[in-house]
Amino acid sequence: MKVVITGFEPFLHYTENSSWEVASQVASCGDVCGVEIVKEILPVSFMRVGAVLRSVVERHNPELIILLGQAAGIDYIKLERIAINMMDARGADNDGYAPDEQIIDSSAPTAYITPLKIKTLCQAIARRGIEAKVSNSAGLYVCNRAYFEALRLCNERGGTKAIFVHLPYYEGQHSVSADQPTMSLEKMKLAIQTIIEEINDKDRTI
Ligand code: PCA
Repeated sequence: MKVVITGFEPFLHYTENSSWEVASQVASCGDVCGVEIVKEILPVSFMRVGAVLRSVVERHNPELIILLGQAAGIDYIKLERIAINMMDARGADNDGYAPDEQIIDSSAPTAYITPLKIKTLCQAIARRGIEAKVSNSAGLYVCNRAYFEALRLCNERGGTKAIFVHLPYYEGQHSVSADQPTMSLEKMKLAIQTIIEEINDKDRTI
């Protein structure tokens, strides 16, 4: 199996993004149980992220895309089930764009749902002693847009599945205030490796 793992560049006031740190760590561990893993960075741009993702997928032709994003205020791994056909932003993206309840594509479905078994993946992560929760909304910011484009690509192509995982800040992350919840990079890496193992194992029923 070939896996593409994506993380985002920093955005808003952050100078790091936990999603890119974790993507880099997972990819640098080499393969997990014979699975080839490549990392790619995505722009925090509503308008550019779809084209970047498309070229990544065309270049690597993966069977699985794991998209990672940083989420504020959580101390657990958040597995996203759904991407919604809408964009909305309180803070502008890295291009200075802040959509206001805007439909992504009026000819596309209202939402896409990952075919992967999110609850099973959550349980597998919990068995490793790491807290994980199912989420039915990835928000309406760039992470949701990226997931929407990934699931749309999967539908077009067949043979590729995608999952989006929101991650906490990591312990010691500089641009994050001390009172914010965090998780160790080691735990987050293990959670993502668990997802890969589980999908590779149970494959193609998950
Ligand atoms: N988190 C943002 C976008 C980039 C990131 O890491 C989000 O949750 O939409």
